[in-house]
Amino acid sequence: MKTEVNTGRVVTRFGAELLVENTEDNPDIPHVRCTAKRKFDTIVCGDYITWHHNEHGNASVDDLLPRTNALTRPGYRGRPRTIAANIDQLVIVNSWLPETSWDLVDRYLIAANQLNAEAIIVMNKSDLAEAHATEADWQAMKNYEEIGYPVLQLNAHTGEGIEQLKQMMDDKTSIFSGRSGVGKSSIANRILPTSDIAVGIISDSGEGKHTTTTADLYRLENKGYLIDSPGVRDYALGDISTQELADGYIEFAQYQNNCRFHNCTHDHEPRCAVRTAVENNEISKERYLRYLDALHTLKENSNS
Ligand SMILES: Nc1nc2c(ncn2[C@@H]2O[C@H](COP(=O)(O)OP(=O)(O)OP(=O)(O)O)[C@@H](O)[C@H]2O)c(=O)[nH]1
Ligand SMILES: [Mg+2]
Ligand SMILES: [Zn+2]
Repeated sequence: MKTEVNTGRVVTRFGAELLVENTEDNPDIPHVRCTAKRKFDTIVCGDYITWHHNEHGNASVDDLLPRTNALTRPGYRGRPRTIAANIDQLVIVNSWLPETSWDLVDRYLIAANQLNAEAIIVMNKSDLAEAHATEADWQAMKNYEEIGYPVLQLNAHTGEGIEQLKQMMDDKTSIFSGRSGVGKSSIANRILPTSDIAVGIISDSGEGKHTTTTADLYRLENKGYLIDSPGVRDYALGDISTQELADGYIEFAQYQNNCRFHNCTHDHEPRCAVRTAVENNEISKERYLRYLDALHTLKENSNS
C-alpha cells in the first residue's frame, strides 16, 4: 500500500475514536473516523493531526501536530483537563437568566490573556433584560467596553446581534464558553444554518441542565471555526502567578510601571499606582475588588 500522509482537524472524540475533518485540498471525503493509540489520549477538539488509511479500511492517527494553545479546565480531583486546542478567540457567553457572574467573566478574560487569544463578551437573552438586569450589570458591561473588550447584546431566538458576532468570527477559531443554560448551543445553531445542535431547558431557578457534553468543532462559511463547549458551574484559574493574574486585568498595564515596587501586587503595598488609579476612578472599583479576591484565593491555594 502506498504510504500516504493526510492532515486533518479534530471535530470531536469519543474514547479512542476521533471524528476528523479532512483538511487536504479538495478532499474526496470531507470527514474521516480515525482510531487513536493510547499515546494520543491527549488529542482534543481543535487539534491538527496527520492520519492515514489503514489496511482494514479504517483510518489511524499518525501524529499530533504542534498546538498554538489549549484551553484547560480543572477536572477530576482538580487536575487540569484539556478541552480544546488552537483557539484564536474566546466568546464568553452570558445571559440574564441564568444570571451573570462577573467573577466568572473576569476569570475567562484572564484565561484569554494567558492563551494569547482575543475575547468577546456576549450577553444573550436580551428579551429577559428588562425583568432581570440591574444597574450594576449595565455598569459592568459598560466598563468592559471602556477597557477595550467588545460587548454584544444577543437574542438567539430573534437573531438580534447574531450577524455582528458572525462577522467577528471570520477566519478565526472561536470557542463558546460560559455557564450551562446561557444559550451557547442556541447561538451556534443561529450561526450555522444547517446545524441542529441539541438545546436544553433551564429550571425555574435559572440553572442549565448541562445539555452539551463534549466540545465539538464546526466549520463556518467564512473559513472560521466555531467550537461549542459544555457549560461550566464555575471556571477556576489554573496554576498562574500573581503577575499573570494582574496581566489578565488589562487596564492595570498602563499604571503598574509606576508602582513603587516592581513586584507590586497592587494589594497593601505603599505607593501603588494601580490603587491610586482606583481611588481616582480611572480603574473600576468593582473590577479591582474582584482582582483582590482572585489574588487572595491564589495566595491561599499556593500556601496550602
Ligand atoms: N428567552 C430566551 N431564551 C433563550 C435565548 N437563547 C437561548 N434560550 C434558551 O435557553 C435555554 C438553554 O439554551 P442552550 O442553548 O441549550 O444553552 P447552553 O449554553 O448551550 O447550555 P449547556 O449546553 O447546558 O452548556 C434553552 O431553553 C433556550 O431556548 C434567548 O435569547 N432568549
Ligand atoms: Mg449547549
Ligand atoms: Zn501596584
